Formats: sequence, C-alpha cells, structure tokens
Amino acid sequence: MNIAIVCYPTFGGSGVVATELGIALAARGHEIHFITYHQPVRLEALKNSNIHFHEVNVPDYPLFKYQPYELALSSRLVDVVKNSRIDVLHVHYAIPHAYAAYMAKKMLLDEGILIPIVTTLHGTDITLVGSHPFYRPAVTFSINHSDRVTAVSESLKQDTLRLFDIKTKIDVVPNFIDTDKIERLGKPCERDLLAQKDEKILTHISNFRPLKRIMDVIAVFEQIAPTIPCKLMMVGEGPEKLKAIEYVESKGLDDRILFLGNSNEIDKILCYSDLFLLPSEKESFGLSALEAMAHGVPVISSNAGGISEVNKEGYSGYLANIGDVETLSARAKELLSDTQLHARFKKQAKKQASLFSLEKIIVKYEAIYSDASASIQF
Ligand code: GMT
Repeated sequence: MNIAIVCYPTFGGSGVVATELGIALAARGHEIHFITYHQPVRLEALKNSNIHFHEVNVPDYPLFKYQPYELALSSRLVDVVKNSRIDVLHVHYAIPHAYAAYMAKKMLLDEGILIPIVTTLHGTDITLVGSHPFYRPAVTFSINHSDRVTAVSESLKQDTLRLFDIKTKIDVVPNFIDTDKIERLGKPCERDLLAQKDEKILTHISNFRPLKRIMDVIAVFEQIAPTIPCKLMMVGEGPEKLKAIEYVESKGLDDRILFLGNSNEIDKILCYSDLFLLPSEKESFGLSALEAMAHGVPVISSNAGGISEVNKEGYSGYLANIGDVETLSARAKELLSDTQLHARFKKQAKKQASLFSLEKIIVKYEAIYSDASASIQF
C-alpha cells in the first residue's frame, strides 16, 4: 500500500513509534511517505528507497501572531495524497494532525478523491492537551471523523472515552519494539567506560517535563547510593533539566549522576543499564520502559496510566503509587542487591517485552489500513 504517516519528528514517544512503524512497513514492501516539519530524528538516513519524506513549510508572515501550521499541513497532505497516490493517511497524535487530515480529506473529496484517515492517540494529546476546553471540541470532532481510531493502551482508550464524547470505535494497538534488531546488535557493550565493575547503572530516559517527576528519579538514586555503589544516567532534554542539574550539583552528586542529553544511542545506553526508572505522574504506555525491558533491563515505575499494561509487577519490575519514593527505592535496592533475583528479572523483562514485538503489532496496523480502505465510501 501507499501509506502517508503524519507525526511529530522529535524524540517524543509518538514520533518514535510513527517512525519505527514507517520503517518496518517499508521493509515489508509498502511505500511510506512521512509528512512533517522536519525529518524524523529516528529516520537517520532515508536508506530504504520506498521511504519518502515530504517537508511541511510554514512561511513566516508578520501579520500572524501564530503561524497556521494546520493549514500548511492540510495543503501538503492534499498534494502528497494526489501526487503519490496515497491509499491511507495515518496520523499520529490528534493535535493538530487529525484535524488537518480531516480538512485534507474534505478538500480531496471536492476533487473526487476519497482517502481514509487512521488516527492513533498517544497520550498527552488526550490526557494533557486535548482535553483542555480550548481544544476539546476540535479534538472530539477529529476523532469522531477519523475512519479508524487506535489508542496505544487500554488505559488511554478508557481516558479518551471518559474525557470526550466519542462515537467512533477505538481499537487498542499497543506500541511495539523490534526485538530482533536488539538481538542483532549483540553484546557486550562498553560498560567499563562509564562505571567500575562493582557499580550498578540506573537509567532514566524522558523529555524531562514535570509529569515525568525527574526529581523522584534523583530521590530514588539518593536513597540507594549510600548502600549500593551506583551511577545514574539521565537521558533527554526538557524543562525540568536545569532544576535537576542545580540540585545534583548542590548535593555534590555530579560525578555520579550524568546528564547525557537527547541521544540516538539508546540501544547502547540500555545495553549497559541495570535498572530503568520511570516514576511518571501520567503515562499512556511508557515506550521507554518497553525499550528498557527489551534490553533485559528491569523497570521500577509508577503505576500511572498504561504503565501497568507494560511493566508487570514482580515480573519485569516493580510498580508503586505516584510519588511513593520510599517503595520505589526499596524495590530498586531489593533488585540491585540480589544477583539471582536481578538475573531472573532481566530474563522476565525480556520475555514481557516480547509480547510487544514488532511482528505481533505491525500486522494489526496492516489489517486496520486494509479495512479502512475497503470500508470507506463516498
Ligand atoms: O510524554 C512523552 O513521553 C511524550 C509523549 C508523546 O506524545 O510523544 O509520549 C506519549 O506517547 C508515547 C508513545 O505512544 C507513550 O509511550 C507515552 O506514554 C505517552 N506519554 C504520556 O502519556 C505522558
């Protein structure tokens, strides 16, 4: 099929999922067209000849206080659908992508072209931004006018039904991980460069927004560090980073807590990690936890949103209530101080991640595309 994918091209989970999905679909022979404002970060090079990238440009015009991205995007969608004979439009993140797709669909209809829209809801487009009264009517409308709607977890589906007046069926299609690729990468990794032999490595990866509770990550580290030699890798960029760095420096922990910034070397970082920390306040799925588990890294997380659908209590890791640093720390200590238990959880984390393997999930999207194409009518 000729599939157009609209996403945020950044390090955020929705962009990563959309990009990995496009790459995997291309490998299965589909023609993939990414449409976004710059090349997605995980699409390092356009290696595959059936992957195309169409940039959305928004010319700066001084009259506009806010440049109309949705308008530029919907116009670009019309062009790409016509010129590249697109069969299905898959938009990731409702705002403003589902809205722009609906406008494009209507413009194309005027020219006798019928294009099905598949919308994938990722989390903050529903729980944080989309449900705000300023956006809710437009988000409700865009979801209800999509031909197929998917949510990345059951928890997100339920949040969507609770927060919006939804008339469309929502299918849960969980996020996925290319477990074979991780096996192909192989081991060992260059762990010695970062830590001593007896030191454990804890890792957190996120966009450092307040809802990720990165001060809890640091608090957990502080509780573990006096009894277990360890280091903490903080990967990502975002609004809470400066506060965290200042705190770490004030406590003299800057040689043990390292801020690595955004990285395309997630596989390497996870390869040498012993434990992954994700104490978020909201999380529709927790893709970074799944990535960690696929590398055999047990996860200590909160039980917010859909995380418990991914991280299984007492199997792939442990969960605690939001903000319960005491329990998170106690569980982390338990795992790090018992070699046999840790080895068992590493194996179990991998096994749990395999439930979300690329090959299991990609066929679900293919079926949804076929169904959306077949059932759409003038
Ligand atoms: O908050 C983030 O991590 C970014 C955000 C996004 O929009 O990219 O992530 C959301 O989508 C991911 C992919 O489906 C999910 O794994 C994250 O749990 C979800 N974030 C939230 O719900 C806060």
